[in-house]
Amino acid sequence: MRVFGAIDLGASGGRVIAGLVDGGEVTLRTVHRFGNRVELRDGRLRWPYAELIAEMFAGLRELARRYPEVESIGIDTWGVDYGLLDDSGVLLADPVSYRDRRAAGVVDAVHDRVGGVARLYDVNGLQPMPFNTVYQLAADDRRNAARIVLLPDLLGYRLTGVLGTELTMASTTGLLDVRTRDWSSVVLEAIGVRPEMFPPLRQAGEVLGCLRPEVARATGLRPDVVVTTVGSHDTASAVAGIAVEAGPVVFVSSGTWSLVGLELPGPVVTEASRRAGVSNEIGVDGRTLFLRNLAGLWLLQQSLASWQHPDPQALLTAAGELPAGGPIIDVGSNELIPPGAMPERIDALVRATGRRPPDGPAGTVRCILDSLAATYAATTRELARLTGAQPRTIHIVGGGSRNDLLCRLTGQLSGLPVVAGPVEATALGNILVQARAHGAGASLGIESVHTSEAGWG
Ligand code: LFR
Repeated sequence: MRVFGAIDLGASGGRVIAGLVDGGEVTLRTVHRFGNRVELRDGRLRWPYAELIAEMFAGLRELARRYPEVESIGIDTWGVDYGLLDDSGVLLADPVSYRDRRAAGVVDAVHDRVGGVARLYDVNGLQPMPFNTVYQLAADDRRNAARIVLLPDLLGYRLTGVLGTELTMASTTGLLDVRTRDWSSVVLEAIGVRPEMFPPLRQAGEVLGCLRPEVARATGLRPDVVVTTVGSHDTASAVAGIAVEAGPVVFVSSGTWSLVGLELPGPVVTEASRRAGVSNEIGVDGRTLFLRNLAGLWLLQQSLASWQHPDPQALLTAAGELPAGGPIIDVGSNELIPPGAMPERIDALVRATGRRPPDGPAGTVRCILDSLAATYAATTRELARLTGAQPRTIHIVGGGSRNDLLCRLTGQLSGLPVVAGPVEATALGNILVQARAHGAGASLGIESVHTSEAGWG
C-alpha cells in the first residue's frame, strides 16, 4: 500500500486527507479538518492566510504521525485568487478574496481595453465572472509586486520553495488563451501585466520539489517527501475524481459553488456558448471542462448563518415536506456573491420575478434547493444544445451530493438518473493524479458511491 496526502482548501473549510492506494483501490482518511471564512481587513475581504498556513501545518503533522510512509503531497484550492510576492519572495499582503467587490468596478474598463466582452470571450473562453483574476489584477495595487502566484501555487511555494503556475488553476484567471493554453498577450497587455510575473506553467502530475528542510522538521514528514502538482483548481480535481462512466455525463461539483459541466476533448467558443455563460476551463490531462459557474451551498450556509438556526436538519426536513412549484431564483446572479443578508437578497430576487417571497426559513431553504436543482436541470439541457451531446446521467459530487433532497429534485426536473458522490471527489482526484504520477497503479476514476445520508454538505 502506498500513501499520498491531499491538501484540499475550500472557501468554507479545508481538509488534509490521506489517500491509501492499494492497486486500483483507494481509501480516503481525513486526518484534519478546519473552517475557513473571509475577513474584512484593511478595507478588503481577505483570506486569513496565516491561520490557513497554521492549519495546513497542523494537518501535515497529523498526516506524518498517522502515516509516516506518506511519499507525496498534492494541493488544490478554489480558483482565481492569488498573492503578490516582492522581489525577495515575500508575500506582500494576505490574499484578497474573490468575494471582495474591488474588481466589479473595473470589469467594463477591462472589456473596453480588450475590445469588448465578446472579444475577451473569444480569447479566453471564460464566463466573465466579476472576480476572475483578470479583473482582480486590473483593480489591484501591484506597485511592489515582482511575482503573481495563484493560491495553490503559493501554498506549494511555502512547502517547497519552488514557484510554479499550475495549468488548471491558470485556466480560471481569464489570462490564458483558450486555444494556445499559454498566457494571452492581448489580455495581459490590456491590464499591464508582464507574463514573466507568473512563474512557469506546470501540468498536473509534475513533481514541484521536495519539502523545505524547515517544513520537514516542523511537520515530522520525511525530508524526501515531494509536493506533486495536481489539478490544483478544486473543480479540476473533482472532475478527475468522478468515475468514468459510459455515455456523456454531466458533472455537478456541488460545494460552495455549483460547477455544472461536461468534459470535452477541446474548447467550444461560440457566440451561443458566450451568451449561455459557459466557460472553457482546463481539466486534468488537458481535457476541456465546459461548465457554468453558479452559486451553490453558499446560499444555504449564508442563510443559516443569518438565522442562527438551532436545528438545520429539521429545517431541511420541513423544506422537503413543502409542496413543489414554489418560487425559484437565478443562482447565477452576481447579487448573491458577497457575504451577508442572504435570505433578504433571495426574497428580493423572488420579488423581481413577480412572485411572493418564500414563507419563513423552511420556505427559503426549499427555494434555494428548488433553484439549484432547476438550474442543474436547465444547464444540462443547455450544455446538450451547445455541444450536441446527449447526457445520460447527472453525476453530483461534493457536499451537495449528501443532500438527498437536492439530488432527488435534480432527478425529477431533469428526467435523468442522478449518481451522487463521492463527497470528497476533489481530494480523490488530487490523490489519483499523484498516485498515477508516482506509478502506484491507480488510474483516474473509481466506482461511484451512492450515499443516502441527508445533510447540508
Ligand atoms: C469552486 C471554485 C470555482 C471558482 C470559484 C471561485 O470551489 O473553484 O470553480 O469559480 O471556486 O474561485
